[in-house]
Amino acid sequence: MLKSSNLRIDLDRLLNRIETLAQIGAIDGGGVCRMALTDEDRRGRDLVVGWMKELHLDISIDRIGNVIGMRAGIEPAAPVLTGSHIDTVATGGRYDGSLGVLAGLEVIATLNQANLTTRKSLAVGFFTNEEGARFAPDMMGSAVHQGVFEVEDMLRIIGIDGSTLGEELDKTGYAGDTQTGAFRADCFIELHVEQGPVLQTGNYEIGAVEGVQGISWTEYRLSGTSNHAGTTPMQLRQDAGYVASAISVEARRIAKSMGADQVATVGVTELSPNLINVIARAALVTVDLRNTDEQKLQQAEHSMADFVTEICNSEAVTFESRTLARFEPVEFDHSMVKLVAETARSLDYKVRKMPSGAGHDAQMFAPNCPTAMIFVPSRDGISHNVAEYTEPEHLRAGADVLLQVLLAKSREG
Ligand code: HGY
Ligand code: MN
Ligand code: MN
Repeated sequence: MLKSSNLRIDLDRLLNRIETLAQIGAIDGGGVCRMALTDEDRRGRDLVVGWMKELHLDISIDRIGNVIGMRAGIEPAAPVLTGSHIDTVATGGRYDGSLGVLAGLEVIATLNQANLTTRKSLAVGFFTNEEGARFAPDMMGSAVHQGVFEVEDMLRIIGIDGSTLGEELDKTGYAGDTQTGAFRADCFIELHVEQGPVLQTGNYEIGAVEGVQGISWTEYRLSGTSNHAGTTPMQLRQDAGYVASAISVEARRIAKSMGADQVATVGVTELSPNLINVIARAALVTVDLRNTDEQKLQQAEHSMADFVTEICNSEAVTFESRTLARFEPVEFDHSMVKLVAETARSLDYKVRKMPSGAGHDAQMFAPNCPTAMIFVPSRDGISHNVAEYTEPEHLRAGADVLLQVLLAKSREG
């Protein structure tokens, strides 16, 4: 029998699954739209659960729709867990999230083929609503899975389309009965595309991810007064549209003035009535602030909040703000990060340690069990874009590193 250290994944089988899943919610340009708990998400779930059954995994579905496929080990200890998400943003790529789930299934298929039983159980999961683009906050399913949020609170969340999360979950048929918040993994390891330019720029094949930066999402609802674009003197305007634009400019100024890891994004600006010759009565603006340093992230948040108060006062516009997501920076387990780096080197891959700019399900596991992530390069650093792409050889690299890390962790102890 092949020594487990010489086991390798079957790249064609992995590519085939990535391609097949990408057909569900496929959009022009090779991308995918499978927003959380839509019918596309349901169809993607059905496909992946079907593959889990083919691989003889024991499947459990919890009350917020997280799905875990378990492969029994010799010992009934807590499982070594891998996985990610299969929901996407509306203009998503085919690798964001899906790679981590499908590479996990590829590891299982490889072990089944080798007839290899691990000491500890192995499990592969996909978590509900990682993106948070339809229902904020993001990483919702894994946060509920690990007890960060109460499932009842999340089931009541209203989406950007006015739908209620619990109702949409029911419609998918994935409102399971497994209780949430109690699952403890032996460890958690997630493979994910980098979604940034660092690995490609340095010609690295693998990223050993040391942690995830802090995330702050705020929604501002601005109220002014509609009036005629031609007849209303500038000093008499209560222009919600102007304030919305000013917030966007200020977000950029804050990030530039702070420099280093600070980033700021105004991804949503909706004006009402949104007509060429009407001063905007109302505006909806979202601000996404991130930093690897918690104090600096708070500094950015305070600057933004102070600015909004000041400009609304000076423009006689009122506002309501709501925090949609707030996660502090997370550090991964040093020994796990070291294992990822050493495993990559043992397979002759060029690896570097690095932080994650994007949020991930792994960050919800980090407080509860040894956790780390494996990154593979994103071509030109593109993601949350239909042009998202990762070379097959890099997919192979990531999946083989995942295989060997899971083997190492499941025979330990
Ligand atoms: O927003 C994020 O970082 C992740 O894609 N949910
Ligand atoms: Mn992702
Ligand atoms: Mn994403």
